[in-house]
Amino acid sequence: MASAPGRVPRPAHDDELDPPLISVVMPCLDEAATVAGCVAEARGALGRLGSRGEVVVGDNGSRDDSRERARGAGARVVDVPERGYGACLRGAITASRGRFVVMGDADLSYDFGELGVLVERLEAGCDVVVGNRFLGRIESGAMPFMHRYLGNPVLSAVGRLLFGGAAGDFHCGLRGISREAWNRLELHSTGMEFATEMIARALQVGMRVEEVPVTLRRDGRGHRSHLRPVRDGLRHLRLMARMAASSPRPVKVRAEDPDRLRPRAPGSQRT
Ligand SMILES: Nc1nc2c(ncn2[C@@H]2O[C@H](COP(=O)(O)OP(=O)(O)OP(=O)(O)O)[C@@H](O)[C@H]2O)c(=O)[nH]1
Ligand SMILES: [Mg+2]
Repeated sequence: MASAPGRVPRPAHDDELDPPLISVVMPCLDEAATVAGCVAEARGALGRLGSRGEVVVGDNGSRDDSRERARGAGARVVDVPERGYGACLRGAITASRGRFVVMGDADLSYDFGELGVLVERLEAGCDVVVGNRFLGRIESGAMPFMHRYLGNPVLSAVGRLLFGGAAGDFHCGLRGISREAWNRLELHSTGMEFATEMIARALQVGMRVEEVPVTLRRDGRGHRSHLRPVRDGLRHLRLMARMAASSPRPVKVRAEDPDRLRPRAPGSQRT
């Protein structure tokens, strides 16, 4: 259809000219009971922030009608064929376009109403911001006893020991990352250990990682968690061991060897 004289034709996708500031990204596998509620909650929070935003649901091969429900609630749905929490999030984040990405599970366990706090830290220059459920609030029955008092604290302590930083909840699913940091990090994990890899890699390359208190609710779905505590715990541990072993150690400069601190003259060799 020809446009009226003097009027600038609208592009097919306004997004291409004016990308969203915030992308809320959710990994989803068979979450028909809850995904629409999560999308609505995230859209409500974006509206309250008054920022241009999008909600992207990464669907990991759901056999229920998660996709249709997510779309119906106003999300853009991206199909991610490679299975696993990490693969699903990587696919969906890569397909999202915001300058800041906030991610959280599609099972209503996180309160997307809290996303403003994460965005505020990203806007303040933080590269990665991780929720901490222990500093926030854990609703009764929302986290199994062994995860709360053993698995999470121990694995997070190992993470701090190996990679530094102060993150107290390495496995929190509500977190944020700037697009710039995301593009630099190049994460590879496909499973739940993706959560650990993001924090560990960011610390290894010297990024600014902060945490904020968040709330964990009882999830709203009728089926079992996808998490398999022993298998997933071991995957976190194995990944941390591999990353710590392969990370370049900082070069120690001895006081009596000041020459190492001086810039090299072009063509000169250092022994
Ligand atoms: N574990 C897992 N989660 C997936 C996968 N693909 C997408 N997801 C989504 O990732 C999110 C996290 O999965 P959950 O089963 O809630 O795992 P969790 O939050 O670590 O464990 P709980 O605390 O027991 O809920 C949910 O939104 C899932 O739908 C997958 O292949 N495996
Ligand atoms: Mg969950």
